[in-house]
This record gives sequence, structure tokens and C-alpha cells, in this order.
Amino acid sequence: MATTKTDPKLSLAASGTSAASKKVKLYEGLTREQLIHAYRLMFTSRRIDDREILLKRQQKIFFQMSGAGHEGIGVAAGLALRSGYDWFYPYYRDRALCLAVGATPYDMFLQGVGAANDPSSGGRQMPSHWSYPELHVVTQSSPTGSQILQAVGCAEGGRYFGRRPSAAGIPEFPSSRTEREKDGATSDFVDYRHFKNVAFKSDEVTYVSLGDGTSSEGEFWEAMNAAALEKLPVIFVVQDNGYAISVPVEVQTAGGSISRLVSGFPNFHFEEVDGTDVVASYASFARAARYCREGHGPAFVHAHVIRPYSHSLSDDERLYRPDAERERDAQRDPVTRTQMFLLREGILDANGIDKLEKEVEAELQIAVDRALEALPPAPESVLNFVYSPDIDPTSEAFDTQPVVSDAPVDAKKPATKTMADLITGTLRDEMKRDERIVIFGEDVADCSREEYLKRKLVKGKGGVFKLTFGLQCEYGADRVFNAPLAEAAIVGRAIGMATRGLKPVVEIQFFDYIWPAMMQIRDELSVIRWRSNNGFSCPIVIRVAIGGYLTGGAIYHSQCGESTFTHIPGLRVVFPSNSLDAAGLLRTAIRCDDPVLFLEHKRLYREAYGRAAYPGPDYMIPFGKAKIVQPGDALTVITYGAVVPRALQAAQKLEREQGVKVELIDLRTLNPFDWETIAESVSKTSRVLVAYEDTLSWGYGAEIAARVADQLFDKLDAPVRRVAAKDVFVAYQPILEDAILPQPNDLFLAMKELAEY
Ligand SMILES: Cc1ncc(C[n+]2csc(CCOP(=O)(O)OP(=O)(O)O)c2C)c(N)n1
Ligand SMILES: [Mg+2]
Repeated sequence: MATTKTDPKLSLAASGTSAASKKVKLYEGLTREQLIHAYRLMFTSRRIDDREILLKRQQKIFFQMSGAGHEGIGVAAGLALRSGYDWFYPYYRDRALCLAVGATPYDMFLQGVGAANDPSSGGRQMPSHWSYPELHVVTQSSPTGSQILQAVGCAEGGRYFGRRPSAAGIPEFPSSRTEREKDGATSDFVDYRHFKNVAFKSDEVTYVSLGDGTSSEGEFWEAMNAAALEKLPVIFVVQDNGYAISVPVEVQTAGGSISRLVSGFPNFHFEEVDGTDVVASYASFARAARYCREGHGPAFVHAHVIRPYSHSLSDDERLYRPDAERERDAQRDPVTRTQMFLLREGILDANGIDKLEKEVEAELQIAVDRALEALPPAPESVLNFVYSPDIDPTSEAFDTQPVVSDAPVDAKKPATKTMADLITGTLRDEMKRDERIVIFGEDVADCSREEYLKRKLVKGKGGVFKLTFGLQCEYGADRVFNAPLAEAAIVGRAIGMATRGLKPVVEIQFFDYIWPAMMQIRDELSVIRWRSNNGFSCPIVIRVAIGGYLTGGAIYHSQCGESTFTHIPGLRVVFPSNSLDAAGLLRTAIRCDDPVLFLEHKRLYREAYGRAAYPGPDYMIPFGKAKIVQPGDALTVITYGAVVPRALQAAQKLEREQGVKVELIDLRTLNPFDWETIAESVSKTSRVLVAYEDTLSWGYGAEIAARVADQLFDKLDAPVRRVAAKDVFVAYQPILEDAILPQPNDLFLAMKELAEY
């Protein structure tokens, strides 16, 4: 444990300092008062850890993670940066930083006890998972390093608003809505912008920190690359305590020095500093912040710190660190060092230190006592903030009718549009309506080298499926741009932008390659609102080209896998089967306030099936509302995506050949899904077939079948059946693909059998 007791000899040595020099002397720009303040924060931070450890041993809190040894760099950063002005993506050792930017010990103890009024999460997250919206401390999670890409996106968001301040504006409610707002009927308002307060400063910086071990994560390197490419004002801080739990730095980082490894990144300002020295750390941060504020690019601060309290309370570092090594570290304890410094410089004497420490102890006692009395959250609140409380995308407000243009028909253009056409059209309309929309992903731009477009040397690409074609030319390269080939970075950056109020509509080129982004989707995107108790949200849209039936798509261009995502609370999953639905649902996805995974079946992009006229710029379909493609009374078929036209074909054949009328339901959105329509139909037909393109076992149909069996058991006259892909990957050879994916004939046979059961 660190020594924080006063050494009387040091105070005697410092007492000779003259009053005059006391007044003027600055320490790397810090005044004596600031240094006393810094010590108070560091000491407070350490003693909160000590208190929490005690509370954990008394079983009054449930987890403890210390910031011990990291107080110097944290306080230095807090003093050099601006609370509520700059943005902060700290990690769990950043207690001192959080105190320095304005969080209180009481706030921290509230999280420890899991109180309802814990400002970070309302009892949902472990302690040391900071979230303080007013201070611009953005909600943190437990996966090491998943905050880093978001910090990059946060900086991008700030820059975007700085360059396009008009985008921060909030559209006026139509007058009829204003009236209803007065009545408190907010669920009718269908523009997420009404619920996003945008704040930005032209010279803001974004702080993001991580441990030395975390610098091994791929997302760290993706973030460094993106920040360097875009010259973003992000300060990356590696707090290097030499260990990641028990793994020492030389096993983690090639050559043992992260500074050396990153030194080749262009546009960066680099600092390497003893992070236990608060004054030197402050100087490093001040230089880094200046560089970023002046717009030169990102900065990297490598701070050498110590970890005196083992990794966590579950870890005993004596198992892998000998005493001598631990004692060497203890010599550099930042709290003791700063105390010594104050005494040596005559900034405080022994009495002054003693008084300060007693004040802190008294303050902490009050904070602990209050926190222990705080009420826990109500069990019935557990589902609050899984989704936006402000906008309900299943509501009637999203139920609008297509408006068919009475403009003269252009004989050269087809009257009906493909799904690809209407997706592009919807993106175009929405971008015009909402300047906060940015589109990025792999190959989505028309042409990154803009001069080629300007000189008309090229036409432009606009996506591998051409769905974003023309949007860069129309709306500018700051709104439609290519991202590096890194899916985690696409989603992670989008999350950071969305927490600032932007509406990124990003593209994952193929569903088969969504997996690098899975950590961002599962552990960040879908849970940010819930875990921060509605403190932060990130309602982005991820458009993904999905599915097979491509004759040659093979294993890695044909995947489905939607049930992996419908299994995630907090994420809306949409899967349209035709042009009109794609347009209406994409618009709902963009205007709503939840994150949406928008699955676009590649085979349907330009299919003859399901084409439609342009439905106008305000056409929307609510989520959770299925479409009855064909009414019937003999059998209910529940499906979606590319199986819809196949099932329709089968149903029509069955009617032709046997006179059996199938009720065909296209779910359109998979989370939420339209249980009411299913229940009504099954009550009428008493027979159910669930059909989907993904592999059969553990798939989306399993949930539907289970619900039908559970809730409609009395209505059934036959077992619930499924038709889906074989439990194998999609093969290249079309003969094999046909055998693997559900075909119209498979659907026909299953329908016939079930109807005859
Ligand atoms: C993605 C992920 N993998 C593993 C863990 C478990 N874990 C938590 S902290 C940690 C070590 C982190 O070390 P470092 O980045 O050096 O930070 P330090 O704790 O030393 O400050 C590990 C492996 C995790 N939280 N997230
Ligand atoms: Mg470490």
C-alpha cells in the first residue's frame, strides 16, 4: 500500500522558500494552488480505492477496480484538458482523471453500491465504468480497447459540426406536433434530432486512454490509423504499468516499448513521460493538447506508471511479481512523490498536508455514509432504456402512405424501381433533409480522388453494389467517404459520431465480413443507452448486403446469420423483401432513435419481383408490422427476405394444383417482430410453417416456433414445421448451392405436407 504519511524532514527542507518566489513560481505552468489541488485529487483518488476495498471486504459493494498508481497522469490530464468542453473516453484506471474533471467521490461510491441514482449507470455497471454526460465523460464498457475507435468517431463528429454548424440545428416540429408536444405525446415525433443536444467547440480535443496490454488489440491500431489519416484531435494515452493482469509488457508489445512501435505513424505528436510525476505529465499533456487544438493532428502520450494494488481484488500479483520488483515500483508511488514534492518546494508543510488529508478523509466518510443509504434501483426498471424512450419506431407516426408523383412519366425510365433504386433514393432524400447524415464504409464513395471526378475523368463507383452511387458528388466528400478496410472501425467510429448527435448510415460490404465489428455491435452499439441509464445513445444505421442464391457466391459471399443479431437486446433488425418495404423501412431506420441493422438481400437488389414506384420522400413503415403477402386459410407461412418470393411461388403452385390457400406473412422486421399478425393468422389456419434462408438449427425460426408452441398450442392442428438451409455453409458450385439453400420446391413440399397433416 502506498505511503501517504507526511515526512517531517522534507517539510523542514522546503520551509526556507521566500514568500516572493512562492507567488511567482510556476511548475510547467502550474501554480502552487493548482499543485495543492492536484495532490488533493490524487490523495482522494487513492483513498477512494482504499475505502472501496474495505467496503468490498465488508460485502457492501460487489466489485472493486483501483486506479492506484495511475493518479499522476490522470490528474495531469484533467488539469490540462477542459471538463464539459473536451471529450473523454477513459478506462477503468482513470479514477483520478474523473475526479479532476468534476466527478465526485459520492458519484463513485454510488456506483459501487449499485444505487438507483448512480449517475454513470443507475446500478447497471461495475464501479470504475465511468459515464458523466455533463462532463463529457462518455460511458465505458469492460472489453479492453473498445472505446478507442469511438473516441476517433467522437473527434470526427466534433470536427463535422465545427465545419457544418448548420447540421447541429434541430428541425421545427410541424405545428400540429407542437400542440401534441404540449400534451406530452412525444412518441409521435419521428425525428431523432429532437432528442440530441449537440455541443461542439472548434478547438476541442478527445482524450482516450488504455493500458499497455490493451495496445495489443487490433482496434487500437485501427484507431491510430484512422486518427492519423484524418489528422483528428485525439490524445491517445497509454498508461503503461508494465502488466496486463499477469502478462508483462515484453510479452505483449514487440520490443517492449509501445512508443517505439507507434513512432512511424504520420501526423502524430509523441510524448513519453513518467506518469507518476504529475508536473512532467502535465507538461506532456499541455504540449499534446496544444498540438491537437491547433489542428495539426492526433497526439500520443505514453505514460509509465505503476500498479501497486494488483490487477484487481481478484488478483494477487505476488504470484507472478517478486517483492524486489514491487518494492522498486513503490519508490515511484505518485501520491507519495507528489506529497514529497509539495514539501520539498515548500508549497505545503507537514501541517498543511495533514490538514488536507484530514479534510479528504472527512469528505469521503460523508460520501460513503450517504452512498450506503442510497436506494437500489427498482427491479421493474430493468427494461428501461433498452430502446429510446423518446421515439417508438413501431408507432403510428411511422405509418405513412406512399405519395405517387403526378409528374409526367419519363418514357425512357422504368415506372417501377428496383430495391437498389429505392434504397439509393431514400438515402438521397434523407441526406437532403438531414445534414447530420454521413455515409461511410468500404468503396461507398464515388471516388476518393476527387480531382478525377472534377475533371470528369471517371464516373465514380458508389459501392460494390452501386447503392451509394452519386451521393458523394451530390452531397460532398465530407458526407460520403471511403473508410479504411476495417469493419470494427466503421462501426466504432460511427458510434462515436452518433454519441455527438450525428446520424451515420454506414455500410458493411458483405454480411460475411461483419464479424470484425461484432464486439462493437454486441458490446457497445446495442448496450450504450442501457448501460448509461439513458445518458448516451448511438442510433446509427448499419446497412449490410446479405444472403445467397447467387450461383457462385460460395461460403464467404452468401452468409445469413440474422438470428445472431436478433438475439441482442437494444438492436433493431430489419430485413425487407421488396422495393417499397426497403424504402419505407430504411427511412424509419434513419429517423428513429435506436441502432438499426438494415439487412439488404443482394439477390433482391435488382430482382423483377417486388419493384415499385417511387413512394415520395416521407414514406415510412413502422417496425414490427408484418405484411400479409397473400391471404389464406389453410396454412400460415412465416418468412422474410429472399424466401418471400420463393414461398409465394410455392404457395401459388399449391393453390393452382391443390386449391390450397396459404396465408403468407412477410415479417419485414425481425426485431421487433409482429406477433399479433402471426397469432391472428395461426388462430385462423391452425398450421404453421416458418421458412428462412439461414441454417436450420438454432435459427430465427426456432424462436417463432417456440412462441407459437407456447402461446398458440390450443390453436394448432399440426406440428410447427421449419424449412431452412441445411446445417452447412453455402457452396460455390450452383448445384451444391441449390441443394443447401431452401428452394421453392422444398417450400412447396413442406406446405403440401403440412396442409394435408
Ligand atoms: C477484450 C477483453 N479481453 C480480456 C479482458 C479481461 N481483462 C481485463 S483487464 C485485462 C488486462 C488489461 O491490461 P492493460 O491494458 O495493461 O491495463 P491495466 O489493467 O494494466 O491498467 C484483461 C486481460 C477484457 N476485459 N476485455
Ligand atoms: Mg497494464
